[in-house]
Amino acid sequence: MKSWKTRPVPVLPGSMPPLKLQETSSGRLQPLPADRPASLYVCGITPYDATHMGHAATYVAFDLLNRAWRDTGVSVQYVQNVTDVDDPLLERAERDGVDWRDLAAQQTDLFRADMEALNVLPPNSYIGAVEAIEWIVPRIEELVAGGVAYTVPGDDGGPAGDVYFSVDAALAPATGAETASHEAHGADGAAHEADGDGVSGNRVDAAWWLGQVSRLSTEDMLPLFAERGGDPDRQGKRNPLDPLLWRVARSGEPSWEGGSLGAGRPGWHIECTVISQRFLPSPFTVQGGGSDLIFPHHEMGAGHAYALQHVPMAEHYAHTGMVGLDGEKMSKSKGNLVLVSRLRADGVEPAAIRLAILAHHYRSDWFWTDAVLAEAQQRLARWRAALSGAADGSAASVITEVRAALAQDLDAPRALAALDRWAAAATAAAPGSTSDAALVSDAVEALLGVVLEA
Ligand code: 5CA
Ligand code: ZN
Repeated sequence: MKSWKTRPVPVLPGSMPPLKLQETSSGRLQPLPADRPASLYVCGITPYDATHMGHAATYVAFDLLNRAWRDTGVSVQYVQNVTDVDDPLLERAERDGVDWRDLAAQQTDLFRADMEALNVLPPNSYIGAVEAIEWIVPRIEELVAGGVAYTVPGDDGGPAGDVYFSVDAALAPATGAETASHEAHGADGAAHEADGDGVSGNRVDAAWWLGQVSRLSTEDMLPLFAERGGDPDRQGKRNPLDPLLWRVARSGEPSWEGGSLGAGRPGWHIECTVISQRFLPSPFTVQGGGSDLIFPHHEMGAGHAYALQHVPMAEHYAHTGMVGLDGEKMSKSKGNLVLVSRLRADGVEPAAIRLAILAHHYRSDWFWTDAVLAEAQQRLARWRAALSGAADGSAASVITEVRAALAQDLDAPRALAALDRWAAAATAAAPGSTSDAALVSDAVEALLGVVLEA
């Protein structure tokens, strides 16, 4: 799929110190490698109700990472998907009486336009689930052949032939457990080597890997699984937590050729596993998304990846907090949405939307309010005014401060505070240094993605 256009990123003198980013499963800050190319996969939208402020905040957060990484001097290979066929999309198209393909295409276009307006750097590969089906089918066939996936008989819940991933069989001895038991690392890399969870002697206990990303107990997983697209009660499953890999064709639903699986369409988690494995190294550096994806999506995706390649899917899992509105998480299902496109249509400048997002640390949960936007608009105006009065020699130190803040777990609020102090001093110093103004303007754009000068 085509992605979107980007403004050229200004080149700054000097560079960012090595980055540290919180790793979800360990809950600790971890250094990111600075001596080799980086690879990033961020879970993309399911194209309806796009782009709400929660989506925007998540993609702006990983855009900060992308920009910071580039500023350290490493190249970044960035992949994002579009879940352009899945139950919620089909249900929405049905509800609204539109063709699901038209809905997906129109919403993906809107998303691209919003990302471009928000100055989010585009992924190198932007891949739809539909275009990935031909790569997904053979991978599911491999899982079936390896004994880690199975079909369920038909029942009231559906016809025979749906294929599930066995969380218990995954990594059992016949499917690479010997490698796994020697390496004893989880889906999130070697960080937990010492834990030895579930590993006894030369054998890996059933489902020892489950929880390596989310660190949840099986008890806590079950309600989340049901809430987030899983079907714990489907008859014929070996374990209620087994996720769907292939849904055989039903009348009235779209389906594609599935080789030995029969016609159907893929489950959700395998989509991101296969796309990431096709376009990025295994393991790749960072898997990103909102915290609502930690379980089951990233947990199960990691399990699929390990079962396929016997190495972790990603070295590092990173998750953004949830943006809410009126006391609740902003979500399509609740309908409490603030859309980027609506704000833009109302004349709100995208740079202000971006600054409103950056005023919150990417890992915190926060609420969108009119006051948040108003404050961002005032900040933008103050910074712009300050450009004409930049104190001589003031750029280098504020850029160092911004870089130091971002290198420490993408601390954008701290970066904004540094720029606020610079702006307060600069305005007082008017008339100012044009070279310092140009440097600060370039740094704000290169590192924060906020365009101060047209
Ligand atoms: N297509 C899948 C990922 S493969 C999906 O979750 N799509 S989505 O449209 O529901 O969400 C797109 C991205 O926005 C995901 O990374 C999700 O975690 C994030 N997201 C959704 N709602 C919020 C929210 N309220 N706050 C922050 N991030 C959110
Ligand atoms: Zn995903």
